[in-house]
Amino acid sequence: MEFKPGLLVLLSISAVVWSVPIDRSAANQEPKDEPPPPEESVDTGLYYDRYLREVIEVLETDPHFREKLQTANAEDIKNGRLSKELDLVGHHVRTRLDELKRQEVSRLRMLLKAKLDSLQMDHASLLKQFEHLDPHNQNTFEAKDLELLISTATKDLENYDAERHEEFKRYEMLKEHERREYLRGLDQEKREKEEKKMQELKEKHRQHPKVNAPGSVAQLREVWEETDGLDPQEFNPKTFFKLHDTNEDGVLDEQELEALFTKELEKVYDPKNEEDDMMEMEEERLRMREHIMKNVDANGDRLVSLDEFLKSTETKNFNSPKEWETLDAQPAYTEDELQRFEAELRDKEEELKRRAETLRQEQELLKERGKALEAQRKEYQQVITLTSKQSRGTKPLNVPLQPFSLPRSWSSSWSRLLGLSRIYLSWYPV
Ligand SMILES: [Ca+2]
Ligand SMILES: [Ca+2]
Repeated sequence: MEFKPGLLVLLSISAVVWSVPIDRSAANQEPKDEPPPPEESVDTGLYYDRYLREVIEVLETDPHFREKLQTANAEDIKNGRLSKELDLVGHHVRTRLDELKRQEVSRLRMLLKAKLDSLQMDHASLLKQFEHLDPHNQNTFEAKDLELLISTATKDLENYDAERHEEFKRYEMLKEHERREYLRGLDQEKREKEEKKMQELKEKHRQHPKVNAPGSVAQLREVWEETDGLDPQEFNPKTFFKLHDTNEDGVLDEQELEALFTKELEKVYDPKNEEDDMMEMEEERLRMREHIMKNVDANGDRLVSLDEFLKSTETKNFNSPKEWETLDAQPAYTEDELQRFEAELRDKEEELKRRAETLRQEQELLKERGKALEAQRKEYQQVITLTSKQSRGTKPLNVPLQPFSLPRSWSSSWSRLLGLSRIYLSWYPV
């Protein structure tokens, strides 16, 4: 059976299970008839993850579309032929999809409004939020929506790894920046002591058993023996593949592959050790998965088929791979990159300070205005008291018109007041 690029990426999203170490007693049994274990969904990390899943779930309820999904190939998806099948799905499915789209549009609207309120957003990034659906039609879900959803998700998932690497690099730079700042704040004696301690921890982290190259025979055999509890003499790639295709969809997806590395990662990272950083462990896991995909995933659909897997076992990389270099072998960034990152941090700090200063000034201004208003209120009070006293005399019109010197901006209040005092006077018979 051949598996289809792009589409399977999408489908596997809805049917992915996080691989768990296989039960030793179950490993020797024939494929079981019992229902598959409850599936635990893995977040794709896309900001429209929920919409994507719901659309796939709804489409899968339509027997015609479900069948088309299973027989479509990469070309059908790319040229939009699959999306055209949407015209043939049942009415209630379309209604449900329309509803999903309206919900998504309204969710995005709220999200954008919140973002626009909190910070300035440029036009380009604003439009980017709508790439996975057709924003010109906000009420119904059409073939174009499905096409956009598939192409955007595929593209975004491809960029996702690159973004994770970038995020990791920034994390490491921030860690180093904070380390340097901390050391700078110490006196020489203490600093030297701390530096020595840090160096020792670094060395301690580097002391670990040899890590097998991901996807090599040595690595897979170790999983076979220690995780699956099987006889090393009976190692069989085909059985191995079937055992670790935990959701039984005939391919190893990213999560199923990553679960294979746990044994290797445990050699280097222990959450109980101060010197082992679990963020680094996740970066290492990602690098391992990318390494396998690069060597094994021949058609580039981010899935390893049985065919691809078996072919990889015939290569030199499989039997005598290059030694795997763990993350600690080379720094995640250059000194130049760190300098730029620190300059960026300083700029951000400056910007925050500027904002805080603007807020402080605005607060001052408000306080001043409050005081001026209070003074104004008191003066009105005085005028009213004065006019009420004079109104009891015989010549009401002799009310001093300018008992106080008032700022120009108050003149309108003043004339209103004057009007008021006239009304007030008219209530009192002269
Ligand atoms: Ca699978
Ligand atoms: Ca593949």
